Amino acid sequence: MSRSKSNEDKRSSWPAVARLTRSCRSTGSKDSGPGQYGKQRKKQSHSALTQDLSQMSVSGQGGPTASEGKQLGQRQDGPSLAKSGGGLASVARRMKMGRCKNIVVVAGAGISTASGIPDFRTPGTGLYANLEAYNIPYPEAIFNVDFFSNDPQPFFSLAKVLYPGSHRPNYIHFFIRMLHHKGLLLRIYTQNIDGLEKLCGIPDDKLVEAHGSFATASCHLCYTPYPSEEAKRAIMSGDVPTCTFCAATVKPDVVFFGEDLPQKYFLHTKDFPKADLLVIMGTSLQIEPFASLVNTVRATVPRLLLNRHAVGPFQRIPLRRGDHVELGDLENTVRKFAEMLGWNDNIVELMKSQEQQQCIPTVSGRSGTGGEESDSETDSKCSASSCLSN
Ligand code: CNA
Repeated sequence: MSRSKSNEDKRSSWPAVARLTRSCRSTGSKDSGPGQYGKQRKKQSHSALTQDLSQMSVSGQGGPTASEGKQLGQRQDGPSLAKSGGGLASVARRMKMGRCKNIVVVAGAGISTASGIPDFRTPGTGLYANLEAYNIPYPEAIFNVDFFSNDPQPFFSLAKVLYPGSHRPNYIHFFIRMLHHKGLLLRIYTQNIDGLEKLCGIPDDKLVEAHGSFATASCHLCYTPYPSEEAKRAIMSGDVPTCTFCAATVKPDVVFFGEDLPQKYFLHTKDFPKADLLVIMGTSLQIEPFASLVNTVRATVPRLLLNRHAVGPFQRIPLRRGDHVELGDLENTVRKFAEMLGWNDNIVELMKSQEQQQCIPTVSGRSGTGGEESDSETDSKCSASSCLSN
C-alpha cells in the first residue's frame, strides 16, 4: 500500500487512539503505568516472586563511565548487582531452557554504528555533535517536515550518509537474524532507516521499520508515490526530486516528527503482550511513541538492555524485577551473548556464507571455526529474497 493511500486510510478510518506520530521525548522516562495491561501486570507480579530470573541485574564491560557512574552509582551497593555478564548469563540460561520462544527485539542506531553509520546522540561521533555540516538551527530540525518543506538540503545531506547501499550489516544484525533462524524471534522493531536488518536477511514479516525507510519515496505534501531509485539518484547527485503531481519536494518515506508511523507499527499491540523476552539494543529511548513500547510487555517478562548507557526505565533505581542491563560496546556484548548461547560459530558461518555468495557484503565476524549447522530452509529463502531485493 502506498504511503499516500495508507495515510489517507489512517486519517479517514482509524480511531484517534491509533493515530500515532513520531515525536521527541521531552520528559524523563516513565513506565506506562497500569494502562492497557495493568490488570495483567498486577495479577502476575505475585507469581513473579517464584521466578528464578526475577533478580534485577546491572553489569558491564569495564564498569560504567563517569556519567553512567552517576546514574548507576547507587545501584553498585544494591544486593542484586550481578557480576559482569550476570544479566546476560541468566537470560542466556533462560533461553537455553526453552523459556523464550517469542522474543521481541527493540533496536536503535547503536546496532549500526559497528557498520560505520553514526548514531544521533553519541558525544563526538553522533550526528547531533556534527551538525555544522547540515546547517540547521537545532538537531531535530533535520527530521522536521516544515523545515524540510522550506529547505530539504539538510535532510538530503544526511540521506546521502544513510542511504542503503554503502553500508553492510554487522554481527549484531546477524545475531538478530540467528534469533529468527532458531525460531525464537517474534518481531524486531527498529527505529533505523538504514535497511540493514532487511539486508542481512531478516524477512519482512519479522521486521517493523517503525520510522520508515528509504525503500520507497513520495511527495511530502500530497503523498503521491515516486520511484525510489529516481529519488535516490537525484538526492545523491545533489538534485531535488519533485512530485509529478503537485511539484512539491519528494522525500524518502522516512518518518519525520509529526508524521504518522507506518501501519505495521501497530503490530505491537499484539506482539508485546505476547513477548516472553524483550531485548533492547542500541537506543537512547528518546523518541516517542517508540520509546514507550518497552513498558508494554507483561510485568513478569524479562527485559534485557544492551547499550553503552542505562536509558529509559533502566535508569530507575531500583530496576524493575526481571530487568537486566549489560553496558558496554554492543558488538562485544552481543558476541559474548552469542558465545553463552553457543551460537557464535553459527553466526560467523552465516556471515561468511553471505560473503561467499557475494550477495551481501558483511562486516565480518572476527573469529570462528566454521558452522555447526547448515542454514535452515527458511533461512536460505531469506538469503535468496534479500539477494533479489538488492
Ligand atoms: P540515538 O539517540 O543516537 O541513541 C543511540 C544509542 O545507542 C545511544 O544510547 C548510544 O549510547 C548507543 N550506542 C551507540 N553505539 C553503540 C555501541 N557501539 N555500543 C553500545 N551502545 C551504542 O539513536 P536512537 O536509535 O535511540 O534514536 C532514534 C532515531 C535515530 C531514529 O529515529 C533513527 O531514524 C535515527 N537514526 C538512525 C540511524 C540508522 O538508521 N542507522 C542512524 C542515526 C540516527
